[in-house]
Amino acid sequence: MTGTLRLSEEVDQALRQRRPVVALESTIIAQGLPRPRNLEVANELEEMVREQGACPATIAVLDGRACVGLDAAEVARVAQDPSLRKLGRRDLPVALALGASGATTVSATVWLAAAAGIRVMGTGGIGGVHRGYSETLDESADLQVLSTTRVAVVSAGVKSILDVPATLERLESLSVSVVGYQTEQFPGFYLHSSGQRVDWTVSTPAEVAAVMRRQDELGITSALLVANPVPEGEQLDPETHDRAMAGALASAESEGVSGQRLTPHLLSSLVRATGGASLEANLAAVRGNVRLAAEIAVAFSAVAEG
Ligand code: PSU
Ligand code: MN
Repeated sequence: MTGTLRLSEEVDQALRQRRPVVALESTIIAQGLPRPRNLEVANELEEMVREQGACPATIAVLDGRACVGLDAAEVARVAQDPSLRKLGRRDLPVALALGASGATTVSATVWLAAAAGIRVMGTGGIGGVHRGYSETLDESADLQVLSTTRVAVVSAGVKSILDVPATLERLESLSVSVVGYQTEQFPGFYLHSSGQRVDWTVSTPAEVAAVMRRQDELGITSALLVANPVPEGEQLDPETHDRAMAGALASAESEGVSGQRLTPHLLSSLVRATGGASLEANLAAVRGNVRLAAEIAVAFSAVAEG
């Protein structure tokens, strides 16, 4: 497997020296955020990981190679090349065989991260069960892959474009451990709380690292979802949120958008409908998650040594 992965020099060295590494997905850069802001954000997130004393590994498929850790030119390509595809885990073998290029969703990113020996990933929000599931059967592959991949994923819950209670039910069915980070509520991505409760609350990166350690001891190979809310002061105004969400869902339905295109479509109509406010809340959530992911990676490498 390692022959199929292309590790950047920086990531390769960090893993060999057992230093903390944080995986970052590229779909949020290529398809989740507007240009040119997306490139600034991609660089900022990598920098933030370094400031916490960990090594960033942005993951993408470029010219048929599964890249774990990108150089500056590759990060720029992911942010700027509009022909990049969106790749879930099922797309990986095909993209590699055909020499294609694409950004990786959470499902593909955690899979490649785990294959490289990386235990922690930071993202905005994972995918989940879409509203109207009973007619469309649209459930993100992220959930199933999290049930079989041992990576701690820091996420601000799931996007409120989804059916949040149904997503929580699926996470339970799939045996994915879920902990709220300093909260008893499951976060609502743009909102501090989705209104749903979580069963467990952790309060420090060291506690998260201890949970990961116990996963190892028990031989549990599913993910740990660390649900980290956007700070209340940086959340989207809840009324604006509800109004814009209704509009975005209605426009996706009237334009007949479905499948892989649905998530990016909803995200960009929200940005328009809120005059950019949803983007700021989205970025605040991502920054907080990536910082926490780095802190967890540092704490985990400390217990792994000890
Ligand atoms: N969260 C965001 N922006 C995104 C996504 C999540 O704030 O762009 C992406 C992630 O890559 C996630 C994917 O894995 O959307 C889920 O897509 P789908 O529902 O098609 O599985
Ligand atoms: Mn889908």
